[in-house]
Amino acid sequence: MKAMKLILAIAAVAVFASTANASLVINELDYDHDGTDDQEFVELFGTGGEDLTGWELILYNGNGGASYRTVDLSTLGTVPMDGFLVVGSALVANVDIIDWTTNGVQNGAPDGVALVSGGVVQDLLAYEGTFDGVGGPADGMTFPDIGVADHPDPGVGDPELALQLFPDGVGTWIVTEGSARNPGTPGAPNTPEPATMSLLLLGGGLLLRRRR
Ligand SMILES: [Ca+2]
Ligand SMILES: [Ca+2]
Ligand SMILES: [Ca+2]
Ligand SMILES: [Ca+2]
Repeated sequence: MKAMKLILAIAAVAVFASTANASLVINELDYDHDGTDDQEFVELFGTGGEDLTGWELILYNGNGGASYRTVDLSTLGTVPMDGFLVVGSALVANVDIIDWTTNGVQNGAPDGVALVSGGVVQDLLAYEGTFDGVGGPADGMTFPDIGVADHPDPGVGDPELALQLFPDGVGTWIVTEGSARNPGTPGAPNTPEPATMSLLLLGGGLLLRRRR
């Protein structure tokens, strides 16, 4: 009986530890614009009100594998109550931590982002390829390619792009596009790209017409 209680206690601690460490993820990314990169951001998503002590966002250069920027998230105190935490330039809507002005996030290919708590990697990704981290908390870890890419040179009339996890926090990475310089949703829920939304709306409109 004592052994059973001990096992249950260990299991409870293990569950608590795993959920406590998994409450913040990389949720959206815009690292490249047409012309000067002046509205780059990384959006994180997690539990509103969570203590950010020990949390860091670390950007890794896929060329050589070393980190090139560390953002101390604890300066914010806690995760904003809506769950969205935006690190970016001052020009980004809903930005919570301003850490760069221009060219703060490298353009690949590839480069990566690691989210760290207490020196332990909680989430990491690469874009435009994959690579192994060299030094820092992600030393020796393989950065997995999210499979979608932002790109810098939309021609006249072509959309600008941002990368989003959809649905927020748990989904798969998609490209969202728009005519605005930054088509993303920093500090707000991620949405399917306008082309997908248009198809959905068109489908709804046709259905209404048929019903009349
Ligand atoms: Ca950039
Ligand atoms: Ca690079
Ligand atoms: Ca972009
Ligand atoms: Ca968003």
